[in-house]
Amino acid sequence: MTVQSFPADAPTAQIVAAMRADGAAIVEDLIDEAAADRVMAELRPALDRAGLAQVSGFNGSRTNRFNGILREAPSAAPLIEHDMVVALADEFLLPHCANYQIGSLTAIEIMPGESEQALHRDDSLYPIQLAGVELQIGVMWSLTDFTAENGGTRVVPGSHRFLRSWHLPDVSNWVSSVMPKGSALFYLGSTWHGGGANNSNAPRAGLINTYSLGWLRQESNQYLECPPEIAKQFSPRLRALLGYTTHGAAEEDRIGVYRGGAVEAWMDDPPEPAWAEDRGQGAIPDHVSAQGGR
Ligand SMILES: O=C(O)CCC(=O)C(=O)O
Repeated sequence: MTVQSFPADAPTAQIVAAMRADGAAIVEDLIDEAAADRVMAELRPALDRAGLAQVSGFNGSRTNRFNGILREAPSAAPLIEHDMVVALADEFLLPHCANYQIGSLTAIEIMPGESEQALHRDDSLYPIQLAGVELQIGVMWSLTDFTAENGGTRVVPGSHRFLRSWHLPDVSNWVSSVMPKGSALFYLGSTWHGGGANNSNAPRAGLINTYSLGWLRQESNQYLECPPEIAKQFSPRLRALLGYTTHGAAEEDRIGVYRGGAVEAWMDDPPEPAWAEDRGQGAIPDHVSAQGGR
């Protein structure tokens, strides 16, 4: 078994079907190598400076990690708000929220000699499991080639169907994500996965981004990782994904409301209504306004 791979021009429906069947799918060469190299070059100083600050049993002892992605690497913006990412997040998350958000943005560089990361599911952050509801999806962009030898992300195909419990399910049937630089591994929040051991003599680098239902707390605080003075340079869509928008259409159903003053003071072009209208969330739905609210 492998993680199914698709070319960048494959219909979204095929990728969705593979993700529903296996919990994960790879889209190869979604960005060109030069774009991946640019992101990596921008992240390099931060990885060298702060990469080992997050060393732990789970994160590894020879793995550089960094989270302030958009502060250091504005070239990562097109990856984070990529149309394919949005299309797949729409498919899996939009049925369960008014809009979704970035959960975390993490550069991960597994250095030679690192051992396997424990297999895990990302949605265990949240103490709920609702049948048929995915709480989040993840996207691992390969910023170097990913191979079985260098620690390409390990995935347990079909594990999104394992019931969540205190007992570790059988996750021995993992496979390595093998993909060229510039590809993306898409996986569900319920899919068991983890970094691989790097038995090669070169680093394996990736950018792993998660997207969660808009009514959940974000895993990483994006307002601190990407404060307004930095966020304002990005598109309305990306700012909304970072959390600079509200969740919900009707006034009384909104959360994430900002009542501290004009957003325009630091953003010329606030995310609403641009993104909201884009998502069909621009207007109060008829059934809500007809009832005068909730
Ligand atoms: O580096 C990888 O391939 C996966 C990392 C991961 O899943 C995590 O740190 O949560």
